[in-house]
Amino acid sequence: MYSQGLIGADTQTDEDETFLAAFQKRIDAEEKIEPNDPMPAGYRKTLVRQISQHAHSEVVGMLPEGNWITRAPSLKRKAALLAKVQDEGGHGLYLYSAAETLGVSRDEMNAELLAGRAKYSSIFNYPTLTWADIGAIGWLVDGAAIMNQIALCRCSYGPYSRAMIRICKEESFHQRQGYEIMLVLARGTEEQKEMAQDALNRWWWPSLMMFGPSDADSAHSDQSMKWKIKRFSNDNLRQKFVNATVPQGHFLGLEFPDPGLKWNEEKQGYDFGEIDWDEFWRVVKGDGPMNRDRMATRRKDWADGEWVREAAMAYAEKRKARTQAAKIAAE
Ligand code: FAQ
Repeated sequence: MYSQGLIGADTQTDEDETFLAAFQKRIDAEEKIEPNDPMPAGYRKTLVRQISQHAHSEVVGMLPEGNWITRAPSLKRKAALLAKVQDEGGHGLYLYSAAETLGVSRDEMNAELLAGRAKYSSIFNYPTLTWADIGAIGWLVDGAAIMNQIALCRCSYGPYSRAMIRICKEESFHQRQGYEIMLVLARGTEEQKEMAQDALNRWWWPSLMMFGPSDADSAHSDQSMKWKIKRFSNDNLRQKFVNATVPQGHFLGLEFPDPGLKWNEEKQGYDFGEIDWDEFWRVVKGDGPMNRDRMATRRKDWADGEWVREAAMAYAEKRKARTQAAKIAAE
């Protein structure tokens, strides 16, 4: 995917058994791996893949919510939504910076996204049809993101784990803001309660899909867990999310769109129905309800922003020349 030149010229090969064993020993001892440390090519590649996909998800994730900024029902809601969307853009920037420490440029990552070769989370390919969807995204999508990201705060790669600590703090505000929107709607008029229920009906299953394929079908989980990039498997995190979220939904007085959902005393968790994996893979492969729209928007935004990038570069060059001239004059 990314040019080999950029992905770690100093990376050790994965065939060097002594090196791999020494590296694994550092991981097992819970040492953080830092950008200049030697690392297996596969470790670097996995991180670039995951962190860049994560960054793209944050940036594309601004679109479904951005759709409601001008239509938020009050000034308070508008201000909160604006701040939230801005936070997501910031998360994208921390994550692109973390990926850059692995030797891949942000321009290169962006080019992969715009060419349709890089992935981003399936969840952002669903439309936001009503205001209640903004509540459901905060409650469910940010809730799922936090469940996954709390574990990533302990990722073995230093820059990614540190970025995640800051991101998680902001995501927990987002989750509460979403749940509060749902609470107000669920306690409102009959029509508002119906809106909240409809949003839960449409966002529940896609939120469960965010955790990725089941463990049996997850290509990367075993190695990523061995390297402590991931701390828990996809199914494990999905189960934790269901256990935490179902009582919150019941408190709202809403029903989950899953007849198979029931408390299992023995496992001390909820059983739930089968995820529609065909739908999941269709969306991941580009055929979800909003994939084409999202990519078209990103491409247009990138083209529209060209003059800003050119102006910033011209200003930076001018400043550099001025500083150099002042330095020469002072000598
Ligand atoms: N969507 O072997 P695994 C957010 C792909 S941030 C699309 O299990 P892995 C904030 C996967 O890439 C949400 N593709 O892969 C927000 C791989 O394909 P590849 C994003 C998916 O990496 C809130 C293939 O399937 N969070 O929401 C998905 O071990 C509100 C095989 O899968 C992160 O990215 C999916 N759902 O585990 C913003 C967290 N799932 O690369 C705005 C970091 C899997 O071989 C508003 N990422 N695939 O071509 C991770 O933790 C992991 O990458 C997983 C997948 C768990 C997503």
